[in-house]
Amino acid sequence: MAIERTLILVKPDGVKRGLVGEVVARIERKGFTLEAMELRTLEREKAEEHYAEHADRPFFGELVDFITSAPLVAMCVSGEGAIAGMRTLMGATNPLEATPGSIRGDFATQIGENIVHGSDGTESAQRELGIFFPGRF
Ligand SMILES: Nc1nc2c(ncn2[C@@H]2O[C@H](COP(=O)(O)OP(=O)(O)OP(=O)(O)O)[C@@H](O)[C@H]2O)c(=O)[nH]1
Ligand SMILES: [Mg+2]
Repeated sequence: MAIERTLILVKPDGVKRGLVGEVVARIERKGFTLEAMELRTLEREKAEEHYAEHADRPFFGELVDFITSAPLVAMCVSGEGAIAGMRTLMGATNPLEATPGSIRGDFATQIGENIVHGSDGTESAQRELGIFFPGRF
């Protein structure tokens, strides 16, 4: 398994609920490396680019409204198998189906407010890191 980089977000719900430390602690405890971390409110344009694959879904407007509504924490996380590894730490998209012990399984009930985002493959990781940390990774 290769060393990978992935974009992780603590979404506005996670920041509001004071879960940044909890998420970072789990990433560090697992053995992944934090390469960059920034608290920011996302511009609408960047949010639409980030979620471009969902542009035709009925919940797209809601998704963009939510992700731009308040500050989020963006991170570049690296490590052996970090892309799939972080998806496992996060748990299933629907928190009611996420395994207890995962971030979503432990802290969320609603699909629209599921605390974290993690890139789902090498191409999306590259693309998304370019949106949040242009020219850096
Ligand atoms: N309101 C609403 N939000 C949804 C629904 N499906 C997905 N989402 C949101 O859209 C985000 C992106 O969806 P996906 O990319 O399919 O799910 P994911 O890869 O597990 O989640 P991300 O890591 O956030 O990309 C999810 O994390 C949810 O917050 C839905 O049916 N309704
Ligand atoms: Mg996704």
